[in-house]
Amino acid sequence: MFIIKNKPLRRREHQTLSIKVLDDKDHCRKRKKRKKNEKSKLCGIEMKAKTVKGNLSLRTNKLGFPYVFLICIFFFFAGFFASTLFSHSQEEGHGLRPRPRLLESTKEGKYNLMPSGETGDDSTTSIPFQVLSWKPRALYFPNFATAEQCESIIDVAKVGLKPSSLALRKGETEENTKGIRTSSGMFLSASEDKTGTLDVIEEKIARATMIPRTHGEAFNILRYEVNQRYNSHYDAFNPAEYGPQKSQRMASFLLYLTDVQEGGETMFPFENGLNMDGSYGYEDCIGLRVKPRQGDGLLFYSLLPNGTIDPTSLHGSCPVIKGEKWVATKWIRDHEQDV
Ligand SMILES: O=C(O)CCC(=O)C(=O)O
Repeated sequence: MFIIKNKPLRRREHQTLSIKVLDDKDHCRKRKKRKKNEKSKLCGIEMKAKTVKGNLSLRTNKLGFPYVFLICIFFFFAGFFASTLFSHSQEEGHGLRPRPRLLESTKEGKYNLMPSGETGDDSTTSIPFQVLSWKPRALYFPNFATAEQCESIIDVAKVGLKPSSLALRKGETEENTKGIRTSSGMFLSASEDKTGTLDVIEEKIARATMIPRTHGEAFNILRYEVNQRYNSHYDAFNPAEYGPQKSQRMASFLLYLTDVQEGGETMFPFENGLNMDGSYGYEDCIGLRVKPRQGDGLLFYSLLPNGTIDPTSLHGSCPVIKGEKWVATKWIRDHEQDV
């Protein structure tokens, strides 16, 4: 048992206690002065009693083991509490780990928008679409672009048209593939279109598909005149036919730049697994057919969710019978494109 003796206090005096942990040297140095300075050192703890004038509020003639025990308990719990607080604050992002951001409705405006994530934005975009088919996965976007935007794209492209070309399979030549694709066209990237129209359209396609713009090839602007066509084909390249591929075309977005009076539909002859018995001739305009309408968009996926080529994504352009067909195709890859 440890006892501290203090001189008795007069009325209207009170005593304050300050407590300090001492090392062994302190303990020895101060041992001699103990009586003079009313200091006591117990188990390395110095307790200094100061007498000040005032109400007699604390009388500590004896400070025994229970007091020391209680003080130790107090410090133990204080330390425990502080360390718990510290570890919680680290978990909540004040330390090493990032704090998850709380997304909750601000209840403002028509749609009660959320504050966006770092790469999102604080507005809604209304892009109506219709599911045309699940086999292949095809969506239709009415009024995706304005008539002015379509005219602007045609104006820029018409000065650079050349006969459309084909990616050749092993054993194919330009000569023996003549007639498969008879349109003319040109590649135009958004940055090359100084009017800024393709930039706006490309951004909108990225929002509609949630596939970053960096995955898109340059637009292929095509013009079909009467009798011109594109026989059915896949946009994805089967490595067995085309050799190893660095990346794959996973989806295609077609923006129709004109109406077509007659013919010129985009066709999916294998829609829903039909006509796949080997009898299909690649010129035949059958299956699901989409009639071009100026400003409307058509999105279809060439790859299935498991990354293999969707056999029902075979598609082509029926020959134009009357009028002229203009379309801007954006092929979207499964990897970023080299800039
Ligand atoms: O012109 C069309 O409707 C289809 C175009 C097409 O198949 C393509 O560009 O891959």
